[in-house]
Amino acid sequence: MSQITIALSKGRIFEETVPLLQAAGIVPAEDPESSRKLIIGTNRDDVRLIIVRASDVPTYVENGGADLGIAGKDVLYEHGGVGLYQPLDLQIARCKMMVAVREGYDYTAVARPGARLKVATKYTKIAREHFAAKGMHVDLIKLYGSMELAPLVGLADAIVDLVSTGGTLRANHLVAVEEIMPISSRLVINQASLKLKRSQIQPIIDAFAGAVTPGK
Ligand code: PRT
Ligand code: MG
Repeated sequence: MSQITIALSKGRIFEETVPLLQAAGIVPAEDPESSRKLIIGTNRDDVRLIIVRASDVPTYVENGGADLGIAGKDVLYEHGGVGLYQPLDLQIARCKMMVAVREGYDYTAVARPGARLKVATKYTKIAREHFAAKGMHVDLIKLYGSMELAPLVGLADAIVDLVSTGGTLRANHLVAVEEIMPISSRLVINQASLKLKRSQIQPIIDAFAGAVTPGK
């Protein structure tokens, strides 16, 4: 039997993937939150996990560093998803991609065709397409984290970021003014792996599919 490698990120994706793995008869040998290992064995000799940054999952799977992976739609959209087979929405790590501004900022007054807006975000592709569809001109400021700070210090008029509880926006006196898209995580598979290791990969896909909680 060949080795199957699954790429996962720590934190919410790993936590919400454990029950799906369990449904496929896969139990991680260690908890990546406490272990510093980047390769984690499982109860199955033919299955191992690799722990990578969330935004690196598509790259590992696309290039064969992993056969399977789990990545947010935000990450897949920005990456382009080229060369990845995406059979399943796992309905985990759900949140929304939103436009947010400072409390009291009159977004409806500026959100019209021809208007110009300074937008800070990590998700430049999603933001560019969203505002282009509205006929707005945007000056995009690429950030790698803590987008919430940008409107508070005058770096941007608005941010495009993920929102789940809304707690981070509230704590920083920001309000969400527009939903761009709902986000959840998908199973992604290397296309060559699927062909070569189908007898091992298909049962994992089927077990995951059976364990998905729809629209949770
Ligand atoms: O953290 P790191 O820089 O390594 O990478 P990452 O942020 O891409 O990874 P991680 O593990 O934090 O997120 C992995 C995936 O989880 C993302 O790609 C999303 O698809 C999904 N997800 C679901 C979220 C959230 N919910 C979420 N709330 N990713 C990030 N957040 C952040 C958001 O950016 C904001 O800063 O949480 C903050 C808002 O949360 P609330 O609850 O205060 O609204
Ligand atoms: Mg994060």
